[in-house]
Amino acid sequence: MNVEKYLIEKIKNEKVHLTLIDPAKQSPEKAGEIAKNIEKSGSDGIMIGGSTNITNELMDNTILKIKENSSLPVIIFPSGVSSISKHADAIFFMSMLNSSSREFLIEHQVMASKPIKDMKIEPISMAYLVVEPGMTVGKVGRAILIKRDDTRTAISYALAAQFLGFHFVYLEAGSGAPDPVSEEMVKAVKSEIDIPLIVGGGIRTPEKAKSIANSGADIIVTGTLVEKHQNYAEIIELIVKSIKNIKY
Ligand code: 1GP
Repeated sequence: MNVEKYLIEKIKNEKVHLTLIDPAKQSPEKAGEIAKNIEKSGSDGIMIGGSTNITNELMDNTILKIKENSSLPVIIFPSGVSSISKHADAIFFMSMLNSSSREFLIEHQVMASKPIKDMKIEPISMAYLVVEPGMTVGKVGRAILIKRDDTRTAISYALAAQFLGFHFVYLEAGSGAPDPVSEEMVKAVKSEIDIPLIVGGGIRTPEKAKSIANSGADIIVTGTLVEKHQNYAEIIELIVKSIKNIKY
């Protein structure tokens, strides 16, 4: 399966939901169960990754269990070379454009490119922009956070990403953020760029998912939900329904 094509074809007709599973937050078996349940809920794909305590072995074991339990595409959401696994379908080959560190701008990518090619994992080019509060990923990635109300800077980064040839832009408030990126920022960025927009961090309700998708996000990512709520499958089903109902 070509995962980028799958996403691009889907977003021509509908909003897309991706579920982020952090392999450090549960056993591989539990991750497999989550994958099975969220596929039934209508989620379109699985992102796998986390900011801390990630090892290649943990990634391998978790992805294998996910693959046993679901037919959804699995995209690595990397924090470094330790996130690479040959069992994934694709990897967001990403640069945190507002990092103050070369490490997150280009060094991890240089270390990872040859192994990714050799393992035949599909790279999907993505520019990663971290907005306040940024949470753990903002700290770990030494981000110069984009201020919540600074739409001009967000637009400038997103356009720079497009001009540099990135295929996707991800506006990230940070996993577990009290509030997601504002609808105003999503709207402003979407109105200026021609590449697909991914939004995640702090999205926990169908209402919020819908208003962010309505503001122009092509792909909505939720993560923490599956860790924090017993009835996550129901909530994800409602989120998926709410964003798929949006008319183009
Ligand atoms: C993190 O945007 C994702 O990179 C998901 O965030 O865990 O807050 O849903 P949440």
